[in-house]
Amino acid sequence: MKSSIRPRRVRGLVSALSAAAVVAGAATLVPGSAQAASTLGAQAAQSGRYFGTAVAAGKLGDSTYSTILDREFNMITPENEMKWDTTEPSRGSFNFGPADQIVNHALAHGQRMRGHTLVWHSQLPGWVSGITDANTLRSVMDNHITTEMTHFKGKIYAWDVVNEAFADGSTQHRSSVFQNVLGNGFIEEAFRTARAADPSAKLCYNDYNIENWSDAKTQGVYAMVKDFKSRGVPIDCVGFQSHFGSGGPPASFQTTLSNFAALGVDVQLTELDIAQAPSTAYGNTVRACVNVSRCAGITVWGIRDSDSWRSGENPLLFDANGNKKAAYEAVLSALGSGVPYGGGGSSTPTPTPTPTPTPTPTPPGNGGCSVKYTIASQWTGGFGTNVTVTNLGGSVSSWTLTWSFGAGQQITQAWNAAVTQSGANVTARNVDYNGSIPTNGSTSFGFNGSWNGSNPVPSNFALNGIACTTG
Ligand code: 9MR
Repeated sequence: MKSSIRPRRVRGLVSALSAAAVVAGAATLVPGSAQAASTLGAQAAQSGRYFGTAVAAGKLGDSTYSTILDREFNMITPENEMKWDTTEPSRGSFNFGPADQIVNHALAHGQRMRGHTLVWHSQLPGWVSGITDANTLRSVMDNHITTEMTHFKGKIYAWDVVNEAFADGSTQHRSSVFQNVLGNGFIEEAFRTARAADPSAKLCYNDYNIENWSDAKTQGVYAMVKDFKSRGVPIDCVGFQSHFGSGGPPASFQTTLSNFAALGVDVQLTELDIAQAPSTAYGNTVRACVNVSRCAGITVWGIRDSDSWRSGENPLLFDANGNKKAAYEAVLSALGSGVPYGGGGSSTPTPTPTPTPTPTPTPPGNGGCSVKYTIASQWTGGFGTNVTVTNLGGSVSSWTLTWSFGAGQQITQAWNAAVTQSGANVTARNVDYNGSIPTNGSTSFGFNGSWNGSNPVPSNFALNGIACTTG
């Protein structure tokens, strides 16, 4: 079947990508608190996240494939087996055999499942796309959601309830039988029906080319999620497919993830693959997720390059022989950085917050420090900042950077530092993996905040009590 994803006009290929303790509990260790793990799943679990892959039922008998699957991955998305053309090829006649095969494999190997996907314009049988009567289509859609979710009830961590409903490069929905016959409300209808069918599953909206914060499509999906949250329409997560060109994610990807998370949903990378799999591009992608506390996990869209839908692009973490590629090591290492997963909800364990130890300040010596404060992105009401601190004095083994905001700015989320704010005064402390800064060495952290009126750069930074220059 023809792919629904088109190469990105500007960046090369497309951009675009969720987990409950239904099947197996996620570990909730904090980065740095345990030894680096040697598999993707175990390494992700150290921060309470999962690492998954798309799986094809027909390949489970290939021992190279299933050995890697069971060693490395603790979340599985069926690549095609839960789609409408397979599960309900004719009205009222359901076939869950291929998907059951995958779910049974996951149950036997302690892996959790993402359900993909209930309502999608593609891989949709002709008997559905030909419906022109709204009452008929509504009842067909609701019955499909209810029957499929009921069959797998209790076994699915998160469902992609609606997939790819927005038009490319637009804030509006794409044309589809659901949109054209039921109107804008079909997405809400699908989510309400899904919640009733399996209240323990997380409910996601999933799409591609929504990774760049300034893209119209991203803004369209953001507005929908914001509206759903404000009206109590059930939605728990947004899947960013993350099909990237060789340049990797857009620079604003982490900002996009943070902004969606700030609406009160989990974010997940659901179908990650990157043309030619450059290590840097994979590392950047994984860091964007692990720096956002509500980024619940990452799924790559296949195991070996030879399993990928992007034939000839070698976009995955294992080569055709099942050997680890350089990108694998980059992902493993990036998974070990970042903040613990901080999602909530009935079906996901909330990691126990680890208290940040109050470091004993070590004066950096007379050389002082310098701070580079960069507002990386700013939008109405919000901004994202990167801060690099350079220690010009003696080496320190732990640090505290303080400053005050001049115009009422408020920090909403930080990464690579533990940040607290009292009124205008901000205190940022190292986390356990970045406390040491040698003489003339630097460390960086970042945060998102809110602003109103103006957003001046602070000027009174101090490192362990010693004033810093800014610039
Ligand atoms: O990887 C899937 C491929 O085997 C199918 O032929 C294709 C059919 O559209 O779907 C692929 O998976 C898609 C996913 O379900 C939704 N997002 C885009 C993925 C790549 O096309």
